Order: sequence, then structure tokens, then C-alpha cells
Amino acid sequence: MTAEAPYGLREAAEFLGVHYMTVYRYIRTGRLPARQAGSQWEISAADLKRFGRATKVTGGRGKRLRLDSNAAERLVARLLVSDENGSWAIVQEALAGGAVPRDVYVELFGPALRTIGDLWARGAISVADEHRASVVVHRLVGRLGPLFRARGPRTGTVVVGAPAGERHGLPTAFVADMLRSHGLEVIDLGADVPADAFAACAADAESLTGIGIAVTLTRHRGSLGTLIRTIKKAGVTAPIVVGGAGITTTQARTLGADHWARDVDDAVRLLAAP
Ligand code: B12
Repeated sequence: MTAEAPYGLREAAEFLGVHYMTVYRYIRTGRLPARQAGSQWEISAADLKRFGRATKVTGGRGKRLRLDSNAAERLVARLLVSDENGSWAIVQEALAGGAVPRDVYVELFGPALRTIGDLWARGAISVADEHRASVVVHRLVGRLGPLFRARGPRTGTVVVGAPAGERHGLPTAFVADMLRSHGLEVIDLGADVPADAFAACAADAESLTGIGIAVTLTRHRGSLGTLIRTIKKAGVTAPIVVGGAGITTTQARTLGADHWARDVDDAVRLLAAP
């Protein structure tokens, strides 16, 4: 028995009853497996039929593709090959499917990054892979940022950052955008901020209403303590909210924080309405 010849982009579009650009998007977002032969895309007959059955996009224009639940997995695949456009297409698809920008950060980027961390921990990917994936996520955050801007006057200023040595910067970037949507001016200092510089920035900030510090690794608790002490010594009285995987509520209190955030939504709630 001879295998059925692979389908080209237009033939696949005809088979599914959709525009060929739609098929191209399915491929770029990792939903439909395909290989590139020179400048042409080739889709195996078996993959095309499986895709058609799974999505019910078979022979008939106007049928809507359901949003599938493996968006985070598909995003992981695109992030690990530095495919910013393919990653962005998955974000757009989530937004088109009714997700709000907060969901993209918390429900899509969060799980994708955790999967990447697990792959690294299992030795399946390298630290370089982790870096390339987080660089793309930073770029996607840059694209999503404008969607979080609130209209009207700013209601206060929040400074967010991570203590010296803590190189995980995405948690503060996510929280910063979410706070901006609450009408706050946010100064995001990002990862690995020297205590003196953090404190000086907070002391200079106009209408400071809060400080957010994210700690991802337990080993940075010592530098979190130094940071909190330095901020207080600089005369800053705005409440300090700390959170992240590396810190518990008891430790946060012991180190002098005013509040501990259970998760990202809690952090936003505490900082947006101190
Ligand atoms: C990307 C990444 C990196 C990048 C970071 C790049 C960057 N620009 O941020 C790089 C490559 C630099 C890195 C380095 C390391 N990493 Co790393 N990294 C990750 C990874 C894959 C994603 C981190 C991330 O952004 N997560 C998404 C964020 C948004 O989710 P989150 O951490 O849950 O954060 C939320 C909360 O913090 C929350 N939040 C809650 N309360 C509050 C309060 C406030 C005020 C704020 C602002 C936020 C906040 O906000 C966030 C939004 O949801 C994680 C995997 C994972 N499970 O997260 C590993 C992970 C965190 N890394 C790990 C490790 C071991 C390391 C390294 C030691 C070795 C390595 N892998 O290279 C170094 C240490 C560097 C250092 N000195 O800090 C481990 C930590 C294990 C542990 N429990 O100790 C993890 C869990 C991977 C794993 N599965 O083992 N890493």
C-alpha cells in the first residue's frame, strides 16, 4: 500500500474548507504539524485528517475553530525555538477567544514558563533554552503592555523589583502591567536590584503608594531582608508587599514586610488598594 502524498497549503485549505492563510496560521501556531520543503509547506494526509477530526474544521467555510486547551503547550514549543511571531499568534488567538490580558500573563505565560522550568529541571532543555524562551516572553510583554494602560489621571506610584541576586524578572513585569491597568504609575526596576539603588528610587518617587518585591528563589531571602531594611532606613513609609515562590508569609513578616501576597492577583489587590 502506498502512503498518500502530502498536501500543500492550498490543497489543505481546500480539504478543510478554510482560507489558505488560515491553514498557514494553524501551522505557525503549532496546531497543525507540517514540514517545510524549500519554500513550500507539506502536511501529511494523516495529520491533516486528524486535525480536521479534532477541530471539526472539515469541508465547509464559515465553521469556527474551537479554542483548544493546549495553548500553553503550543506556546512552549514556539518559545523554545525563539519564534516570536508564532508565539504572538497564540496570544492573539487567546485574546480573540475571550481571554483578557491578565489571563494571558497568568493562565498562558505562567503555565508555559513553569513547563519550561520543569523541562530544565529534568535535563530536557538547557539554561540557554530557558534564556531564549524568557527573552521572547519579555518581548511579548512589551507588545501586550499598551493593552493594560488605564485612562485618566494616575492614582499613585508603585515601585516594583526583585532583590539583589534574584535574576527572575518576569514576575515584576507581569505585576507592573496589571497595576498599570488600575491607574497606577509603576516603576518596574526588574531583576537583581542593588538595595541602595532600589531604596533611592523609592525615596525619590512622587506620590508613592506602595512597593512590591518579588522573590522567586529561597536563597534570596537574605538579600530581601537587606532590601527591606535599606528601604525603611531611607525613610520610605509606603507599605512593602512581598511575594513569589521563594517566600512564605511568616518569613515575609519576620523580614519586616508589611504584607505578603499569596499570588499575583493578591499582590495586585494589595498594591492597588493599600
Ligand atoms: C525563566 C527562568 C529563569 C531565567 C529568568 C530570566 C528572566 N528574565 O526572568 C534565568 C535563566 C535567568 C533563570 C535562572 C535561574 N533559575 Co530559573 N526559572 C525560570 C522559569 C522557567 C520561569 C520563571 C518565571 O518567569 N516564571 C513565571 C512567573 C511569572 O511565575 P512565578 O515565578 O510563579 O511568579 C509569579 C509570582 O512571583 C507572583 N507574585 C506573587 N506575589 C508577588 C508579589 C509581588 C510584589 C510581585 C511583584 C509578584 C508576585 O508574580 C508572578 C506572576 O504570576 C522558572 C520556572 C518556574 N516554575 O517559574 C525557573 C526556576 C524559577 N528557576 C530555577 C532555578 C534553579 C534557576 C537557577 C538557579 C538555575 C537556572 N535554571 O539557570 C538560576 C538562578 C538565577 C538567580 N540568581 O536568580 C528553579 C527554582 C527552583 C527552586 N524552587 O529553587 C525554577 C523553578 C525551575 C525549576 N523547575 O527548577 N531562570
